[in-house]
Amino acid sequence: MKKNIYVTQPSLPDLEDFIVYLRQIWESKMLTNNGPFHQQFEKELADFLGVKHISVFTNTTLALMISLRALEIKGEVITTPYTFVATSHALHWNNIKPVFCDIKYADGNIDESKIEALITPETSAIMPVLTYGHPCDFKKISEIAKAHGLKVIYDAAHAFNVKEDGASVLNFGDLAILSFHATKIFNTFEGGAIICHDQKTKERIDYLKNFGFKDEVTVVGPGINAKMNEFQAALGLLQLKKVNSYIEKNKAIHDIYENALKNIKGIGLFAKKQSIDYNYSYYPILVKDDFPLTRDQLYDKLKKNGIYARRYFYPLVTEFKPYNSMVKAKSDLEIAYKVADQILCLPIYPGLASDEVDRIINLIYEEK
Ligand code: T4K
Repeated sequence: MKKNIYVTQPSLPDLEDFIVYLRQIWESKMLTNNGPFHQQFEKELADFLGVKHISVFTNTTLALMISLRALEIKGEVITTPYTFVATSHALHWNNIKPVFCDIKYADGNIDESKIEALITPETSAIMPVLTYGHPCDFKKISEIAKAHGLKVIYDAAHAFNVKEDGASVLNFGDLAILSFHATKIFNTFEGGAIICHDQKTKERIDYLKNFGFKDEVTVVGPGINAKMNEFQAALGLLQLKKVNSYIEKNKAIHDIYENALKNIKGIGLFAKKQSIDYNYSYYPILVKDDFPLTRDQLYDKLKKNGIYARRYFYPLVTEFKPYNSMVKAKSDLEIAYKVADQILCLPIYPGLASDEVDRIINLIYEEK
């Protein structure tokens, strides 16, 4: 019997290597609260990514929530409905109204040409998503933000180590937020990080993730507990040594898919740019009207064959109860609805064997 294949599978270092770190934790009894691995991980991670200041978190959703607090964002924030629901939830938990902007068919990212029309006196920030790690139009978004006095926070959950012209895309905006969830190319079991540009902002973020404590007797704000623990940080240190090989393996799988699927009528692929170093953590395809099966029929067919592809991101966030009353007209989000109806993310992870990739491709080929 053929084994089931899921959209992803976490990559892990050798257990023996992790045990070395566990022994140190057992000996030191430092389990959390800015311990030695946490400190070392922040330093090594910043160097690895080519960013100045980074604060690591127990997960990304809390990092997103704190990023909004750190910049004192209020009122309305322009974002996209084509994302994991955590992006909007982070706004909701801060009593901020998400204002949903349409996306571009070319890359699934916010359509920067539609942002300005959504700005009101209540708007305080823009929160674009780097969907599947695709870079946004940073220049245009920054120009709009400057012209209207808005902050920019990038939900870069998918963009670990993505570079444009050799430089990290995580340096754009006021803040950028990464995810190290188990399903991401770089995982610390769960985890996340905020990238910022100066030490003062990092300090504020660090206080907020530790109940607001500046020192033993001073609380500077209504912080929460969002600290990364020593086990996560230790795993992160080991993963830093491996992640380039994970990305290489995913790129090899990406290339097999790309070559096989690029000329199939009715299958759309997001365009890749030469200037970008991608991390290849997702393999999204668009199942268009002229493919013999609908997206859901293909999804079901793969599932019946033990292939658990996923419809990231369907349904759109605006279809969920907390947000569905916030959409004036679905036609304003025409492209987002279209992409959500066509999207299918095929399995991609370093442990996926090439014959398994062929098995997936053959199931699609049978229909062409
Ligand atoms: N912003 C964006 C744009 C995001 O995409 C996300 C998260 C966030 C913010 C928030 O980040 P975190 O707070 O989570 O760090 C998954 C992930 O849970 C979520 O992190 C991710 N985006 C989202 C796109 O996907 P699910 O509900 O689809 O995951 P799940 O449990 O169905 O896992 C998918 C497959 O992966 C499973 O079928 C099997 C495999 N798997 C999963 C886990 C957790 C494993 O083999 N081992 C595992 O431990 O949400």
